[in-house]
Amino acid sequence: MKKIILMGRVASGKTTLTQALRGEAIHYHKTQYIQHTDVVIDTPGEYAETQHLGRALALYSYEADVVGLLLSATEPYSLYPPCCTTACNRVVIGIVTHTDAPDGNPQRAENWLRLAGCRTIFHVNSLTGEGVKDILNFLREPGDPPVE
Ligand SMILES: Nc1nc2c(ncn2[C@@H]2O[C@H](COP(=O)(O)OP(=O)(O)OP(=O)(O)O)[C@@H](O)[C@H]2O)c(=O)[nH]1
Ligand SMILES: [Mg+2]
Repeated sequence: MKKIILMGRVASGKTTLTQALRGEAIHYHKTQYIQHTDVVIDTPGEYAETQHLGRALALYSYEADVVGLLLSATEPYSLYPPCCTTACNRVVIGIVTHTDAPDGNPQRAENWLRLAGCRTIFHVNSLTGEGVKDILNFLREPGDPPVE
């Protein structure tokens, strides 16, 4: 599998998506430091929200094949400046989370991710697992077992 690093604001759903991608039971766990596992690198939201901590994200992106920018459908604004993906020499995908939220706007979140420069966008509900297989299939490499 290609390795993905997940970035996004606090509570955008990085850890929940990490658990869903890894087939683990979903449980709340506040991320306090970068969690590097076989296929997923989970990062604290504070790193994306704080300029000087953001440098750690830039360095850690080199440990991954794919950068996943998360944006919750409920977020009232986007953290990502237009075309910010060009600063990175990895494939950058957009992931809209909380697609099940009644007060969310997944299309608006997708538009913001496209503005940031993401050409591939996934929509997920990490609690039910909806959309998670699509990301796993995207990360699949030749020879990897099929995603069930
Ligand atoms: N309804 C719904 N809730 C979600 C979804 N993804 C995450 N959550 C909830 O959102 C809350 C925050 O999720 P986390 O995965 O901890 O968020 P995070 O981005 O890892 O947050 P930090 O570790 O603080 O940066 C938790 O209560 C999750 O259960 C989703 O797709 N749908
Ligand atoms: Mg987390």
